[in-house]
Amino acid sequence: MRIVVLTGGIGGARFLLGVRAYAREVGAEVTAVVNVGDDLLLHGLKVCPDLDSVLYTLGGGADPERGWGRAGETWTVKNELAAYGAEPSWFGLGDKDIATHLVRTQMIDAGYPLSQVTEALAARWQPGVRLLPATDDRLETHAVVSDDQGRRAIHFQEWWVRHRADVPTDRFVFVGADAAKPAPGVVEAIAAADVVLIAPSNPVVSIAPVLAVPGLRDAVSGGPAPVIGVSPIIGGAPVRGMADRCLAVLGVECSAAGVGGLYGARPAGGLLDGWLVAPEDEGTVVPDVTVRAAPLRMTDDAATAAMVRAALELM
Ligand code: FO1
Repeated sequence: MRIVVLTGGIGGARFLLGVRAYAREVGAEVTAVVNVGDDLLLHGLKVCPDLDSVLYTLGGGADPERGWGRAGETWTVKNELAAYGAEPSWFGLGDKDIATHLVRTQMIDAGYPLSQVTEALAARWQPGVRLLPATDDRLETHAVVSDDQGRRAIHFQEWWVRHRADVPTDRFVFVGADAAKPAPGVVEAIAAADVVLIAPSNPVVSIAPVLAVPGLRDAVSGGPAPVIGVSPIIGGAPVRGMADRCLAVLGVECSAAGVGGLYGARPAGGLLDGWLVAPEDEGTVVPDVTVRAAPLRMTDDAATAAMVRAALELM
């Protein structure tokens, strides 16, 4: 069995722990297609938060409390940068994490595409799933905000980390998406998949940038494999993160029905064949989509693997 997972963010990385556990049980192959819209260039370093969250989480090196970055991290470089007054001061890179960005940046400067760099980094972390960036090309999520400096676009990380998503926001723009191509292997993996899972990631800033890569959305919505999504919203609130604020920008209700409706049904030009919601949201209706309820709290690998099993029962 071949499983493709569209994913981003910390929730997406944790979901992959369950997908990997399930895949090990049944002998399935997993390909994760990962958001790159959060990526940024910082102090000359290429930082890929979502790819790194998957590498560190599946490789056993993630900080369990923060969710992002490395366990047992130290902050000497961050503190030294602060002593110089170097900006941005609102985004911190840990010392161990910096090693990843140094290796990645060096390889990119030497001409390797992000997909090959990711493969090289994965040789250390052995995530047990094939990890593909949605694209090797530049694609950055920006938020169009209005504040005391007027109406302007800011990088997703500035919106998310500096402003905690709490600034009047008109919309999100996926800069570079129009010219981006799916990374090598992405469309092929989707075409060969037995099922495509949409992780319980933020639909607006984690999954939408993946689908914004031309050809990628069509490969999913027009492909042979059933597409099953897992709701990131339980009982009207995001499991983690600030999906509520992101959905508000789009005018979409923060509910399992709201996000299911945003993805839409495949027969109606949307994405979903099946939609897994939490027991709290039993009775959710998404027109033309099969909806089922199962526990969606990712408390450990076994609970998360059970979620995956429930999702696959919608096939
Ligand atoms: N999140 C924060 O809230 N503050 C930070 O200083 C911060 C630094 C950071 C560095 C590397 C990295 O991979 C992630 C980092 N994050 C930080 C998390 C990140 O902003 C977001 O959680 C993800 O981009 C959302 O998926």
